[in-house]
Amino acid sequence: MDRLQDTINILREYQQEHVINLIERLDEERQRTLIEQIQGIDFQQLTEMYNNTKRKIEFKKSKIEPLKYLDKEKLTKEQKERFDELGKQVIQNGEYAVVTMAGGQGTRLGHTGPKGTFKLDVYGKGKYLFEILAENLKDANKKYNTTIHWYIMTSKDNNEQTVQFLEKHNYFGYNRKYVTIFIQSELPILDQDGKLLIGKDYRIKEASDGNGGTYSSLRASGALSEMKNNGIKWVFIGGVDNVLLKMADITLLGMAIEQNVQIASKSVVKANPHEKVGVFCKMNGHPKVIEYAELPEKMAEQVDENGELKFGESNIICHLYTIEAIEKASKEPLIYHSAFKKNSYIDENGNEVIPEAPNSYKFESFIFDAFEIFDDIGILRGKREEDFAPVKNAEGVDSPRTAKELYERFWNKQKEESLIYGNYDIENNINQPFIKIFQ
Ligand code: UD2
Repeated sequence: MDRLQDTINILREYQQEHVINLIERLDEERQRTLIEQIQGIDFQQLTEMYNNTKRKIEFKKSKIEPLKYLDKEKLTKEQKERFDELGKQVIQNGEYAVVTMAGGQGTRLGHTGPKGTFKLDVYGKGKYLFEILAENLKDANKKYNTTIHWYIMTSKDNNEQTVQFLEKHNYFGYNRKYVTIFIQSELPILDQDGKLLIGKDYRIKEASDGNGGTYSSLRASGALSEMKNNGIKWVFIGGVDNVLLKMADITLLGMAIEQNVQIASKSVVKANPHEKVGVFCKMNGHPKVIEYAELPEKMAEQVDENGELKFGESNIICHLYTIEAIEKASKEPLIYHSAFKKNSYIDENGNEVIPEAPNSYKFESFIFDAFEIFDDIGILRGKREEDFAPVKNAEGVDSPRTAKELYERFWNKQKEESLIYGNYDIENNINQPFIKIFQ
């Protein structure tokens, strides 16, 4: 009884009386589950996050300047070869691991199911996003004669479907021993008055805590200590929805080693001032990415003396870390951003309400907010047509259509650029390593 009373006291203290009414109506089993869940919520933190939703993100008092970068296209032959050699060594020595962040909801795409299970209709039979990522890593394994350990982060919401899907497709031929799936943590959703929402399962509604949750979830799941035990020195963290993602970019790796930075990221030139991408910058002397939803209009449109966007280096979720940087980031609390979204809930009469318009706050931390903990990060500017083809929206920009176009153009160009011996089967084996006649 005192656990029940203690829970009721907490709910009363944080003005969540509607949940008390619910608890008193539930059967023993459901009551216990709900009390368990409530005991695990940090209401102090939740109150702070709710209060922050009322505060506007201000950069006025901050000194913001562009962040230096190296343009891959402008590297000298010696530089490129030096970086590639350094990067190749790390991967061949088995000191490299890759994390795919696949816990997002992918609501904008309108695809039911985890985003990695979306099939892009490329080359006739099509390829799933997870399949494209698996092929990218298998290519690297072949090239560098190793097997890179692939960590996949899911959310509580999509974990089961993700595991079933990958098992069903036999991990697209990726060696199962080198795949670890781990689940990120969640945070409660709050309505506009700061009240918890109750879900159809009579539990408090929660959602994944943003891709910034990767660091703490790598630690909590034991993946971080496994990486350390396996002698991993560098960890690449990428998204699930960029069909041109290079998860083993030896040039990026070599640049980071030569620049002696703890973190390096890839950028592409921003397509236009309002493209939905974060932009790299230096804020009060520290590296930072300002997300598109928080970028002040003036700053988005600022141009430099050559008429280029002053903040035009876009984040494409290609982040490379030393294992020490991951360790450090996993111990630092990141700020929480809020997004006002539509979330269904059960009302006090037990009826499900499906809102027409956004009605509640989801709280997310962003993976790049950890950059501020470091004095510097390296940026390698890539090329959009080689490095960035996101699948975000059902139609228009960053849609399956634009991704298909970029994907096929990239791989057709690869094919033209090298002479192929043997019967090359573009339908089923696009990533078959090309036998380059001319380096
Ligand atoms: C992301 C970047 C944005 C830009 C854009 C380009 C962040 C915070 N923003 O914006 O700067 O690079 O992509 O496409 O990275 N994810 C999780 N768990 C979560 C939330 C997201 O794993 O709780 C994953 C998600 O599966 C995806 C990646 O993080 O792989 C990006 O998430 P998103 O699609 O919600 O981010 P977006 O497109 O708003």
